[in-house]
Amino acid sequence: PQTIYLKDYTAFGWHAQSVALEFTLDPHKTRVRSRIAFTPNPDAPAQDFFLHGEALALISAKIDGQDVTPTLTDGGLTCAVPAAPFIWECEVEIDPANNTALEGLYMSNGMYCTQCEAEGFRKITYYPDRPDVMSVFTVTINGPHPVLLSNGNPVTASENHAEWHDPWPKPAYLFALVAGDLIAHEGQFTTKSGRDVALNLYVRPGDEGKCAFGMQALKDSMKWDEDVYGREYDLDLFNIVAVDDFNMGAMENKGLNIFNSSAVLASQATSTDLNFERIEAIIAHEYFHNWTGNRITCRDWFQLCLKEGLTVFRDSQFTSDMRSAEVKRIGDVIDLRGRQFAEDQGPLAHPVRPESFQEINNFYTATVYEKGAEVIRMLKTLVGDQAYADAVALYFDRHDGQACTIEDWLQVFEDTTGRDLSQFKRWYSQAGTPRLSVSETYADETLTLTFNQTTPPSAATADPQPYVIPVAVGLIGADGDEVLPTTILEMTQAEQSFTFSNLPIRPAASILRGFSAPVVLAHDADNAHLLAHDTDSFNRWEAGRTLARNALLGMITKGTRPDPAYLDGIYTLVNDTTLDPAYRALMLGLPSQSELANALHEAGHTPEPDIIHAAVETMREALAKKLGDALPELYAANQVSDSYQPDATQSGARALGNAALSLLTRRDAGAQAQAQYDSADNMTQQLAALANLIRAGRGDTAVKAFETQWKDDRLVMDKWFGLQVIEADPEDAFEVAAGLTEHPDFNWKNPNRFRAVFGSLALHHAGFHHASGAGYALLADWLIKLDPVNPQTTARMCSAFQTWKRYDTDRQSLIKAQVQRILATPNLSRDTTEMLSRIIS
Ligand code: HT7
Ligand code: ZN
Repeated sequence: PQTIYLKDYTAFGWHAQSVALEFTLDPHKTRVRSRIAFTPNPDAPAQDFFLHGEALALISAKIDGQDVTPTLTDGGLTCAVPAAPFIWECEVEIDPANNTALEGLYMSNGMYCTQCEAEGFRKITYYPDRPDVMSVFTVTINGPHPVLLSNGNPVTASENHAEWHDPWPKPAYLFALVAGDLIAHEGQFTTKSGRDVALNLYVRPGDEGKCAFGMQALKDSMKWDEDVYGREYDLDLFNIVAVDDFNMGAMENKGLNIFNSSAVLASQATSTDLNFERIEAIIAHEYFHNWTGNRITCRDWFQLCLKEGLTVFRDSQFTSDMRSAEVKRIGDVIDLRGRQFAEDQGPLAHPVRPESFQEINNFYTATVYEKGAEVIRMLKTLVGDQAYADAVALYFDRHDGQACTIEDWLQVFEDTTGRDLSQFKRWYSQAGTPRLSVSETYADETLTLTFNQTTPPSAATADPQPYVIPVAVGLIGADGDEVLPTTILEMTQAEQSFTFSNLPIRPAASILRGFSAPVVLAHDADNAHLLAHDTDSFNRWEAGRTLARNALLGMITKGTRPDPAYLDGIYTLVNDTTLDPAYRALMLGLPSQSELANALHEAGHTPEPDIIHAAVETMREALAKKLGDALPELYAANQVSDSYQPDATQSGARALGNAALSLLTRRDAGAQAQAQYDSADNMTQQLAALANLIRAGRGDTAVKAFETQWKDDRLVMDKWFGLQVIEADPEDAFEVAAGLTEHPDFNWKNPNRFRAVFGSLALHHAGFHHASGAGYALLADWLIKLDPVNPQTTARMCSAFQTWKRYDTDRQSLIKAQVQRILATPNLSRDTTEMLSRIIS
């Protein structure tokens, strides 16, 4: 396959002034007519006229009304064109019903829908399918469907016919079309300048009762973007459509967002509190793209973090404002460590702005999204809130309507602050997670902190250079008072010292407060003291996490007992009713088994998944024992009697109640879990109870009852499939997963269902890495089966193998053999080939 390089970027030789598309829908023979007004681009180098196109049957092509015969190539067509402005017209036929890859125009449960990011538009018609070609689209849809939607504002609509016009120039990846028998949940929003916007959430009949929350989240997002970023919505209409078959979470098409139904449909009975929170965040994320992504888009796909990092950062700010900022930050860091650090420390490591790719779909990664957001967070920390606001306002003013680069983004910060950001830019160009170590000396009432940064070399970055690292530091006195409030130290060198004087008594240093930079910190801190007293809520939680991690590593490598200092500290905190229940629930969490495996590997040990699993079980047992008599009270005090709301307060109480339940189950053999299962009036309670019953070995009846109750609800059944794998004993996990693939409702072509089983298997550390290799073989079998049907989802699932070098030589050989077996499959997709070749390299 061909490798594309950032350094080879050249502008397209023509501007597309306007685009008119006409669709005549048919499951197997949809006709697409296009009429595009091209004018030469005087700023582009001389080039052949090339339009992308894939899986298209060309019916006819004309230039200025005259038939032409283009030369068809692998990925498109070339054609001789006039040196002046001209009109390109063409007609193609496509087959949406057989489009199982879910890119381009496809069908899901009888409805037509599109997914064009990143390069799906070329499966709809011949077009310069690149983000820097922006044009104004008019779309006509003919088809026997009650609902016919496209981007922008409606022009006309009659039976079987609709016309849409989008006045805002956009790249083809933001094009969307939906047609089907859908029901609209309606809403309305008045913008800050007084314009009325009609809002619709379109769903399949039967899903009407799951729309209210998503609609409110949309209104909250629109208001927040006005209040915090001054961004107003710019069309008369904003439509969201829920689709069952979707490769990712959602897509920000201009004025017509398309959502995986799991990312928008919600109800008390069918969705957990975490589902509600995720839905609110995704709706916000897609809405915020209207400015950061749509009005200002990316020049090329290497700049993906320009829109994704910024939009993830914006949606995290939104969630912090809507819910609890401390809980959101801790959740984000858990997620970053679990997904992004694993990526950045393995063979798939790449810079936030990659420099080459074979298949761009493989670069919608935790590094581009989540590390990209962390980079913006650091920038804001370094320049301060006001300068950040000024720079972003300048970005919107200067670049509205343009396709931009990271250089454009950093330039507005340089212009606003006068700072030189050339060293900071390394966060965009270098791969790998920096290791930040700190040592302390104390003499003459002066504390000196000496920091050292190193980043391990990787295939993507052979010789990493020092970063600018904002290190947020505070000092805590012996009696728990704050001696120094949070102060930002700006580290720019490989080694650097900072001194703090006038400290008659040596304080405890609280370093990297709020997780001020995405680094691995090594600090021999007084974690028990910080757990009791740190005034920074993130670092207080982090102190507990570090104590837990160190205790578990000691148990695994030296056979030590669970650390009493950790257990005592957690006991005090969890019973401190002045603290937010959601925060206390997080305190009861342990590092994931995969995170422990990584920590062991980093420390020079070979992780053994069953020993890690056993240590975590022992620690949970010790926590249950320590909290012992307090558990019934902790459980009872966190039962919500008010009518159900998925807000931060109620979800926090349920999170703590359910954390108590999982420890209580170890003491009462599942009696309380059964009672909760029998009385639950919401999915958060029902699912947590079911998980505990399975763990207690008495889940059979409830598992059957749950299936009977929910067999007609696709999204709840995804939970049913996933939970059985997640909660399986490590010895049985792959058999449970294999058994579920025999279930009549295991519709493996549906990405949500496939991920429910195999995403859960990959997350089950001790089950997936079972010494027999059966987990690896099962996943490989199914990836081979899925690849010809849906390469994008197959390739994403390959990341389950990315950590293979951590393990013993037997497991390494087993994984390698499976990866090579997949790679040897004839006609393997470019997506999967690239992922596995990088993993195995
Ligand atoms: N910008 C979107 C990314 C995306 C996508 C979404 C759905 C299916 C396939 C996709 N490929 C890329 C989603 C987002 O980040 O908001
Ligand atoms: Zn996005």
